[in-house]
Amino acid sequence: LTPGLDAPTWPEEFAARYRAAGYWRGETFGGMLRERAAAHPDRVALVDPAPERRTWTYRELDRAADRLAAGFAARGIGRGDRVVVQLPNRGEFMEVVFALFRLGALPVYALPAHRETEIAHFCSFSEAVAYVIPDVHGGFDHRELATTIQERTPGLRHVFVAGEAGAHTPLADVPCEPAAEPEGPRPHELAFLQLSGGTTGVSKLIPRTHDDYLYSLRGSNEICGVDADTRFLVVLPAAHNFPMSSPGWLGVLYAGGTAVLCPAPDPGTAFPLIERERITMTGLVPPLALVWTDAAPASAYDLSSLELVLVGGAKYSEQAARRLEPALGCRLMQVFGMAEGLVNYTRLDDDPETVVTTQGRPICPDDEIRIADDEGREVPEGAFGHLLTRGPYTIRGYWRAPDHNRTAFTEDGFYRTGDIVRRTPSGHLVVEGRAKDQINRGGEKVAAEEIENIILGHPSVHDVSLVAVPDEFLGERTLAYVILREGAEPLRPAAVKRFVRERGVAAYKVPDLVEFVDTFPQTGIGKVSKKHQRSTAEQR
Ligand code: J2J
Repeated sequence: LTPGLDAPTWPEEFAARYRAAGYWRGETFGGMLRERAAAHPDRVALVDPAPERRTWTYRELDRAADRLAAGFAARGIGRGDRVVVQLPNRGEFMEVVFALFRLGALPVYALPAHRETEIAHFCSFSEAVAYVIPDVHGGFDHRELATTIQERTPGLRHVFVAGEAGAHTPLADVPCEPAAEPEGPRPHELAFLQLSGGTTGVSKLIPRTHDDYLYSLRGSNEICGVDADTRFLVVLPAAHNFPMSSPGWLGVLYAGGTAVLCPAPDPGTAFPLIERERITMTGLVPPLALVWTDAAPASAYDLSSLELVLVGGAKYSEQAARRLEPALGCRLMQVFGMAEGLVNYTRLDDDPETVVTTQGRPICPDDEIRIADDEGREVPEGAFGHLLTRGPYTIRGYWRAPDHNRTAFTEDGFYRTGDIVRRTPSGHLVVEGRAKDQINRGGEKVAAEEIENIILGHPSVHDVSLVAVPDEFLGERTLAYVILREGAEPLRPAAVKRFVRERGVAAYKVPDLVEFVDTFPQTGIGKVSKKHQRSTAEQR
């Protein structure tokens, strides 16, 4: 562990190589915004269209970050402190994270869907000093949740609310005139903690540095053709790695373009915004891409400004991919990425077949790709295997997770992605499946173990196994196979779902289906055979 980073980092020889190659340029997020604001102060950086259209020029965003940083500092928040940020796609999100970047405090990115179980874990595990929330979002009162979290987490000193604060501190009261420039972070230090999709009982935190993440933005911008004229619609939750960095709103701000925050992802909300804001680029998960593809031909809105739509986060079927370009009248790019690092894109000059049949190739020539069999031996070129990777923007370990890191990374620093892929002769990757115990619900990741642990807490439950079942729309849905305790009262599926919901987890993690069984199929050595369970579910 490197002191101050609380995670393994790149060995010096790699760091030196990445600097020499020009990947790591010694920039920071705070510095980047300052430079952009100096270079083109009056260009619009951000548009928050709802409920009343608000805009931030680069100068205004820079100034807002300075004033908010000063206010946070006055409340004792400083370099290295963790702050859990759970904000929807609103301008305050960017103000807050740039203020924290400037101080060298670390945002911990929670999703708006997260509830008590997840937030309590993020706050206590990261030893957060503050938690930033909206007042009410999607009908859910985050202030009440924050009160509960504060009771459970004594170290959490502040709750800041964007909107009506109730018992907490209004975010609007925080900004003040900065007395002096904060010392700020160094480029090789952490910028934030991103969330992992997870395969274990609790989410792991992903330590990303300024240097490495800024490289992934620059590389993504180049591949996607992002420049100062790009108008990017942030449709997915802004805290997720995909809409943040592939190329995402951070990439667009890096390039001096405009990020427009979409309050909801449905065509009814997004299409009028595309017309009004002359959107040129966006990123979608496959189920949303399907909905947009179906809705576009009959839509009365002018979508002709759209040049490029990125689709990723889960496998995009070839059939669906073929339909996107004609329906939306723009280019398609597939993206296969992960918050831990590695991002693959199809390229603008790839032939159309490659774009619809592969998930792209890595950003960087120094992204090392290993495709290995179960024993760790490299498979013959073109064969399926486990994807392992190492490179200038892929982490070398999770934050404060030494035990997990021993299995999630190889001795020589490759990250075991848990994805099963093959490589085409052109170097593009095709995602064939997954070895990790995770369900990909249309891009939203569910760690089976996390939900199994919750269901095991039910007094009537003897054992449980959560598996994926194929779903036409989401790609996969969750099915919980449950064995009841002997003599226990029979349960209804709805009671199991309610039990999970009442534990306070994101709604997308509540099992879609519950089935009661007497036994689980076993593997040769007596473990539950999820493979067998998946195929039984599929056949039915
Ligand atoms: C199949 N599986 C995919 C794809 C991700 C860009 C895009 C996506 C993410 C993301 C991201 C897939 N086809 N096109 O961070 O910057 C599955 C894989 C992968 C996991 C990572 C980005 N694109 N996946 O989805 O951290 O299983 O990041 O390992 O949420 O999603 O999930 P996550």
